[in-house]
Amino acid sequence: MNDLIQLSPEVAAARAEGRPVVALESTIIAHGMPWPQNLETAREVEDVIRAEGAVPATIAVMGGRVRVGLTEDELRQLAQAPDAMKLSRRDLPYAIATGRLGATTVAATMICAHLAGIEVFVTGGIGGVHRGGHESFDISADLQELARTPVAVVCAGAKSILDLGLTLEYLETHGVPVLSIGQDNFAAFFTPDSGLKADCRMDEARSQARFIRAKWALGLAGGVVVSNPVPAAQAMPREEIDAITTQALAEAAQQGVQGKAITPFLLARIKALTGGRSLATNIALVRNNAAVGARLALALGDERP
Ligand code: PSU
Ligand code: MN
Repeated sequence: MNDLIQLSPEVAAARAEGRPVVALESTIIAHGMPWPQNLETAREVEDVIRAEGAVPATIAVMGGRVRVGLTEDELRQLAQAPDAMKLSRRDLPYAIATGRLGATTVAATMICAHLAGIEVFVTGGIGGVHRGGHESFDISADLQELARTPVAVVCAGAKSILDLGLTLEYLETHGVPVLSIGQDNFAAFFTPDSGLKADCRMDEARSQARFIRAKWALGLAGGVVVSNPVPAAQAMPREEIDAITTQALAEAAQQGVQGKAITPFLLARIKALTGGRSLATNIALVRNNAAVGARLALALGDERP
């Protein structure tokens, strides 16, 4: 394996024994959630994966290497770091070369997971085409990564701060399939239903695994989105989240927030404007995705080519 990649002992043992491993990102820890809920969630999500019989591998860049699987102390360091970089594909070499602490986004986590031979990755919501993206060109690098890197990404859809219709169009253009669990429609992060159809509904891990194996057996490059809606009991009402998102977007525009700062800004503002309820929803949906991701990793092991 590439010597810039360092597996934790737990992950190395799982890989050696052929046990299922599930990758987790770290931007959600460093930039997506506030302290201390970020650390609590990171730990809980790892435990959900272990309870399902798989091994969690939280990914970050530390000390000039990609770290796959973090210790408790390292998770804490990331959760409290005031200056962790937010790393997408373009930023990975910088963090490696300078030794800076870096949290990986969906795009960067997919790259590192693939380098480490991990096929399944769990996150909250993928990035996508931002509203007004036809003018700002703000399209998350997550989408291009899904087009090229063979990792299945379990998420609660794309964040509702985005233009979800354009996001699905972009994924279609680049040949990225969107599987949906429990419903026909694509999930919308804080709410279960985006009102937009996913490509196909596939509730069972076994069917998802067969789909993914078929894609890769055909030599089709890239990943698969597995959209898992937030459970209704923990979801935010759609009208409420829509109104609050509109307000947060207006504030971002007023304050000139741009580029990679936008997503963390909006998540923090939405949390404040919902009195913390959006954070509870965010935590619930990530945990829910972790269970689905672990079952998918087990099923992919059974369908091994
Ligand atoms: N999902 C969450 N919280 C987050 C993110 C996803 O529940 O903070 C992060 C992911 O790392 C994703 C990133 O890759 O937001 C998208 O950022 P951008 O829009 O700048 O590409
Ligand atoms: Mn962006």
